[in-house]
Amino acid sequence: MAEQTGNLTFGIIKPDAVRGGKTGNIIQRILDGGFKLQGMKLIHMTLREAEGFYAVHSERPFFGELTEFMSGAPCVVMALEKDGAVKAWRDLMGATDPAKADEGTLRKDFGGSMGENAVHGSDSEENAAIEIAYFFSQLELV
Ligand code: 3AN
Repeated sequence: MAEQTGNLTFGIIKPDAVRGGKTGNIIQRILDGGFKLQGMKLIHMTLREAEGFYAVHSERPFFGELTEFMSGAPCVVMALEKDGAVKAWRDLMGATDPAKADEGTLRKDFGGSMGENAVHGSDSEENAAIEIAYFFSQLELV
């Protein structure tokens, strides 16, 4: 596996996009964007697992809505590799609110609302390492 954490980030294709049949399109856009897949799997989180993943947001008013949405249907979790991966993936995702996301971003093209916005991405290298370890074992990272 890649040794430099600066080249890695963590992403999720969220339940709205999986349910909407957008998984293949989003993976293609990720590969076209120059990312390599280090890890990828389809999972269905329990509410507890979603609450653990989003623990930093536990005081936010939308925490219940967010964790119920994320545990309500399958999603695809990914470890993504590219130089400057955290920023590159956030740039490809676009703004949290799809209505404010730039043209050509995944949230602009596939997101529906602030909560159901198609994709997640780590906000720092430190959190990328934590989030990858939350979902993947070493054996699952190539
Ligand atoms: P980002 O995912 O762009 O880093 P954050 O960190 O502000 O955005 O939000 C964390 C998660 O909470 C996101 N997955 C987003 O979909 C969700 N979220 C943010 N604001 C709202 C809101 N007002 N209502 C519902 N969900 C929200």
